[in-house]
Amino acid sequence: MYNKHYKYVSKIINKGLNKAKLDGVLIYSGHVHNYFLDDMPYAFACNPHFKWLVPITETPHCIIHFKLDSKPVLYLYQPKDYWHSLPKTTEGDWADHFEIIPISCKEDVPDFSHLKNHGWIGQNDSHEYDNLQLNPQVYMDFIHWKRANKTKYEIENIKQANQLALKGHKAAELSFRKGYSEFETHMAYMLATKHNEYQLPYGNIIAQNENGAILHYQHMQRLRHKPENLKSFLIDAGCQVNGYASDITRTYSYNDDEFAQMIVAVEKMQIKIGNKATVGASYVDLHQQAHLKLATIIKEFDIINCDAQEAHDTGLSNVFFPHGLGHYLGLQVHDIGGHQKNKKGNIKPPPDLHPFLRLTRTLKKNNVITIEPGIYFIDMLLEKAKADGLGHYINWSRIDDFKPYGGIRIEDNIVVKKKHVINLTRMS
Ligand SMILES: [Mn+2]
Repeated sequence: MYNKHYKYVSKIINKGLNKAKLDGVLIYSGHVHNYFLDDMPYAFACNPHFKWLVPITETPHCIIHFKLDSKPVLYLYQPKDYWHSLPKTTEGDWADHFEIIPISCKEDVPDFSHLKNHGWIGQNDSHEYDNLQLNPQVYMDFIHWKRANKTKYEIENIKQANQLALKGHKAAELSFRKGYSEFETHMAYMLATKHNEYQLPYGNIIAQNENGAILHYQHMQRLRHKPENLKSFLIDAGCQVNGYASDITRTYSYNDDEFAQMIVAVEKMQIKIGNKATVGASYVDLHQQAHLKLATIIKEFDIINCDAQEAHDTGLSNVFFPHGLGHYLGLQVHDIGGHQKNKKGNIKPPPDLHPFLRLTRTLKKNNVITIEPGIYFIDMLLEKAKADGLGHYINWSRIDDFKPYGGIRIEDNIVVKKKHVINLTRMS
């Protein structure tokens, strides 16, 4: 599968080079940065352009030299020191496509200062050569536009990242049902997925009760709730396989109550909207449809007293669903290019009413996206709604009923096809 992936990716890179009038690019895997006044580094995050070509994701200081229509050279960093373990590297289909030259120190890196018409793809501070164009815009825009279409190899990796994450989600639900703390539940997830903190595509969101209303809640309480106080559990957690991410959210109610019914309603509409994500669908439309459906649910639960369209048009539905329906997914959790209008890099911004929408493109075959609607009871936004004169639409006693549960989000990872979708999170 990698061989076909390589064929596609190298074709795209060659095209990008031609468009940018370049003879080649140097693609740098990246390096670590130390904390201020310290010799301890932040976690390493690999350049997505690098891991698009080579499934080496944890090794800094590597460079791919990709030249027009020729076999690329991989300068593979293998330090001769006794501080770090060496990466297991040159196994797999991918290695046949590269001339691999190990480097162990800076002196081993060839002098690139003679190269003409070359780009350097990497962090701003990684570039030492005046003759190289840093992240040339024409090249970047073209590649980022094309990266939205995933190869079979990429979809397979995201699928495996889903399967692994689902093991973690299962373990986490069990932990919640047993009444364990947020932190214990986080550890259950880590154990089940065999990931460490650095390997996660993003920090787990493990939220019980009202913490579910904090969209990027990271705290992880160590204390357990008493069973009679335990109400809800929202988990947003993924995995990585060969540098490709999954991004999955589930919400559970501890008891069989109204909140459990609301979860069922959100899940139903989430699946429906997801099934509409076929070729030609506008993601902005899907986002707006999601708003109307969520507003209908909120009304059915007697939380607001106006109809869905009015809730949308007045901005009232934003109070309960204040983030976008989803985003591209792949080498990055929020894969790049979601606002691009074309391969030249023109931008299609999100609608004024929905500034946080990360994806405004029309969907194409083999795009991989997330669909993640939600309903939350967020004090700050409810207060603001009151201040903005929307308070009369809201049934405040119902807010009191639901606030202790925090919120609901349900998120799947979906492959866009012509007349159907492949839901990577719900494959059996
Ligand atoms: Mn997401």
